Amino acid sequence: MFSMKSILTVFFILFSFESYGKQATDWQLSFQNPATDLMGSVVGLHNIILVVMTLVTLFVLFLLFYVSYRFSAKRNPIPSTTTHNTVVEVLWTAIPIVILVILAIPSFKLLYQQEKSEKYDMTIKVIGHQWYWEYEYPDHGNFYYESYMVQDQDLEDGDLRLLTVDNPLVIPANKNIQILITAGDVLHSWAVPSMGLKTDAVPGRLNETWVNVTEPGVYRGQCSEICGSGHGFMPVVVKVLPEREFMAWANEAKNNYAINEEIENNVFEDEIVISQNNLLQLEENNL
Ligand SMILES: [Cu+2]
Repeated sequence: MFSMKSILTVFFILFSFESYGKQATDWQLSFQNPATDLMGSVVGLHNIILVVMTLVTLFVLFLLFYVSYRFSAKRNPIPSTTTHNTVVEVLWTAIPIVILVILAIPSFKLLYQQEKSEKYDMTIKVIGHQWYWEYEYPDHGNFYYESYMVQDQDLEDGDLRLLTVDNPLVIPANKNIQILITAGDVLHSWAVPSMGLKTDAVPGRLNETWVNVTEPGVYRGQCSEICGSGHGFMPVVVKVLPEREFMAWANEAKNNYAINEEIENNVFEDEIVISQNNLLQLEENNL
């Protein structure tokens, strides 16, 4: 037989936050370890609501059992013909409303806080594609790069299957980072559960959220809006670095991933020149 102690041990392993890392884990129940203060508050609110919900459900269950027992045909052969009781009806309408309003206040407050912060240290743009993410850094030289999942055969030791990418999003720790999210083709959703982030990436729309991660590390999530056959193969990996290291990375990335506005512009100008020449030639030919 299982001893009480072993049952309790399993219970605590399953339910304690500390046993979870910065990604989903096997046999995980409940949330990942919160990586931001805001996610901490979300988990806190969830815990309160869970208690309220459980109490309400148990109370209703008790009432059901009670009436089945107390008013069964055996114990109550002649049923009452009462159809209305104003006091009871007002109560069972008013009490749930009061409970919902009390829960709505902290809930709306959190929703509001999740959408915007008062000031931002930097901005990042996330663009969803079938089936990869693209990250843009407008404040650090306006470079961008693409983030593809690493295929099973290319995984190295210690890499997580379906949760590893070639180029993760890199952000500094302890900074307010504005995240603008959109999509290039169909609906996607950029989600990192431990940061409390899940924002739809909608083509033609710019959605906004923000994050401030306290602890450097690698955090993982997945696309959370079904977007086609590659939906399960476009994970989100966010590497959080101390500010110094982030600046060094950004300087290097600027060159490595250079969009090279100059090159782009030059190509563009060349094309204009070429088309202008073509036009001239056409005009000459016509004449
Ligand atoms: Cu997607």
